[in-house]
Amino acid sequence: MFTKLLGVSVGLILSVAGVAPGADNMPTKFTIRIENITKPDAFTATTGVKWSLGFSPGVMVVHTDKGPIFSAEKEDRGQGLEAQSEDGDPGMLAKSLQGGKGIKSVAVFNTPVGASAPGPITPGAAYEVTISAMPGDRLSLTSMMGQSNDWFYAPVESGIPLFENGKPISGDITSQIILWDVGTEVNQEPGIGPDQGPRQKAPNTGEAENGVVRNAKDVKYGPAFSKVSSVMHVTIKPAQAPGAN
Ligand SMILES: [Ca+2]
Ligand SMILES: [Ca+2]
Repeated sequence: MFTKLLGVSVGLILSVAGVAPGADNMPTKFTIRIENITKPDAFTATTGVKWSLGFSPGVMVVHTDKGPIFSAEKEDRGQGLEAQSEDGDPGMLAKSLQGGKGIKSVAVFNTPVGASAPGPITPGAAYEVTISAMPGDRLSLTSMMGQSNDWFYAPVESGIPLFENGKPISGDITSQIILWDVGTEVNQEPGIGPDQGPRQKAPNTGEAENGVVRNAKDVKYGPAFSKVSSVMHVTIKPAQAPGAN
């Protein structure tokens, strides 16, 4: 019996032609941490009102497709990114991505580390999400800039490659996160706009923009907020070895 099993495993090793058994066939687990590094009342509006910045629940997507969520300079696809960006609600987006072409997994993150209920990450708080991926896979994530009309944080539309030369990436990936305007609601001054997340009378309230997805550095009020590394810290950590923990 034992000999027979050995025979089977030898056969498997030969069939992958010199590749170490296990190492390249097992998914790697990664933990991604999104931290709000702002301070309470860090911002002052032109009216003198002080305000704090929060980031909303979002989705974490592992994919092979080069643009599963949006295309820069194109109209929003109407698959839930609007509700994510205007109301901080990732539910519809997650649902529409699930099972799509080139999508390997979709995870909603909505509960801050140490919290017992879903909510935004306020100054000092963080989300942590664990995903599994194989070489060739990419990572996309979305979260609303909570004091905007329709701004979301995400990497470029093709996502972040999770492996480089077959090795899992590790460390600070904040520089790959961009603040985008989804182009569905006209911008008001961040922190005080009456139709923005914390102040609007109901979800999906505000003047329609009929625009395209643009880097926020190119839109009204955007340049002052497009330096993501001054408000957010995003890190990724692979498990020590494939299959470990
Ligand atoms: Ca807008
Ligand atoms: Ca609104």
